[in-house]
Amino acid sequence: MKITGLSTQAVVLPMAAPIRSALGGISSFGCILVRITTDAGVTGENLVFTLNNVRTRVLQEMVQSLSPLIEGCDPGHIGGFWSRAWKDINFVGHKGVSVVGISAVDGALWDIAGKACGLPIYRLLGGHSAAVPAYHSGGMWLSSSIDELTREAESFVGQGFRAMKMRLGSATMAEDVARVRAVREAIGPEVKLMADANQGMTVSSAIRLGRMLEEFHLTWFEEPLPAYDLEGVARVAAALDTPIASGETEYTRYGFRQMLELKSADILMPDLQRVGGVTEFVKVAHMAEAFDVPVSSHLFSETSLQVLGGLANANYLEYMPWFSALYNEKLQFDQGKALVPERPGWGVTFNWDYIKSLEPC
Ligand code: SMN
Ligand code: MG
Repeated sequence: MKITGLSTQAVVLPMAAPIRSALGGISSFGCILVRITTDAGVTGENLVFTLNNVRTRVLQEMVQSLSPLIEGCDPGHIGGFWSRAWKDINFVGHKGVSVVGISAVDGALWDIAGKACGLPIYRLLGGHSAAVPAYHSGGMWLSSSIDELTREAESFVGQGFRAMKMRLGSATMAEDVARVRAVREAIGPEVKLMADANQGMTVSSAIRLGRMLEEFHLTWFEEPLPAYDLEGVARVAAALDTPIASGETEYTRYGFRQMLELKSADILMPDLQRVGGVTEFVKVAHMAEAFDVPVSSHLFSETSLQVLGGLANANYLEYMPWFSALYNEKLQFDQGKALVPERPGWGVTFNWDYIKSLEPC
């Protein structure tokens, strides 16, 4: 089988209502939909995106620039593409947009690999679990009032979720504590609760807030510090009983190796578009397994599920419904777990009719 082409489509995905985290507001997404075609009629699909449709064209250009590295090649030689691409991006850098471009192509190639042999990706990776615990992440933003927070939390429990995530970064620590207390009281002691500071704190403020939150038994305290401060977050992790989760803003096995060596986090959460696609996510997860560190996913629920299903140290799938409308197939849940599709490749396919209705970027 040979690759015959790579095409991209840039569209704007609107949000029903704007939201706010410590990183700022979000009101739309600029999505790059990637398609790789082959001479066998098998097509691979994948998605990368930007927040608020800013620099979407930069991402598109990055993905397109990798096309000469795969055209005419065997789509099953994903590792070969990776090595060529790693060398090719040297001058622009081994972090950031260049890695997002590689991730976009890598994921589409894995989709082809699965479809070509009729297997879901999680089985190609060795197959560990057909169901992965999921937490609801599509709410409880800083833009929600305390009343809205508790209503959202109750509705997630009503939908069958046994875990959920809220955001930290209110004007005062007392307010953050009051918000966590309100949610914990609303959901009771059994439902798992995570909290995400989105890089908004310092070592000392994170340790102080973390200590104030210990009584609420958070499953994790996420990204307390700016993503580049791997030593700082290690100090926070050492000071608190609550596990620290981090890594959504880290790149490749090299970044995560440093996190593991420094003990920056108790739980790693690679993001499929930043870590370097399926290939690199798996390398990071296996490396973490050797440190007895679990991995969770970040965004990209539909596709990350296939990766987590193939891993022994998968912790939680982040269920974020932002991109669900782009797919024909919907995620299925049972008793708080996401069921890994047995369909080939990602097990989800783009809904091109819906995508046609979106504004082009
Ligand atoms: C998040 C991700 C993307 C945009 C805003 C917030 C958040 C998460 O860090 O983990 O879901
Ligand atoms: Mg986060």
